[in-house]
Amino acid sequence: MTKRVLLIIGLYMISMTLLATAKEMSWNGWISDSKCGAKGANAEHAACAKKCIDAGEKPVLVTDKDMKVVNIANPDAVKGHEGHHVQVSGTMNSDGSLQVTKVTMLSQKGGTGGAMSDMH
Ligand SMILES: [Cu+2]
Repeated sequence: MTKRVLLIIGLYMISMTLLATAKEMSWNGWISDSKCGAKGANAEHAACAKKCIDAGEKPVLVTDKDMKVVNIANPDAVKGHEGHHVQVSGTMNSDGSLQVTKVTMLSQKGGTGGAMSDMH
């Protein structure tokens, strides 16, 4: 009986931990590609990113905070945003890739703050 209770408590704690890691977060950064990586964190790279992705490279997010290159688990979610400065919402998978749920356009000038650009 006691064992069973402990097992249930154990399972409960594991599921809580899993829920905690699947928490939705958001990151600001540039959509680049897996070949160009952090070098593609600017608006000038848009055409190159499209070309690289058409050639079979994967789209990635380069974060503003630390220029980290993050793989995207569902590339379709960022399609059309190559070379765009965006805020991406989603969850981090256990393999370190990002499951994107939402993409919001940010100022295409980069840096922090700034008004939303009407350039698209
Ligand atoms: Cu490229």
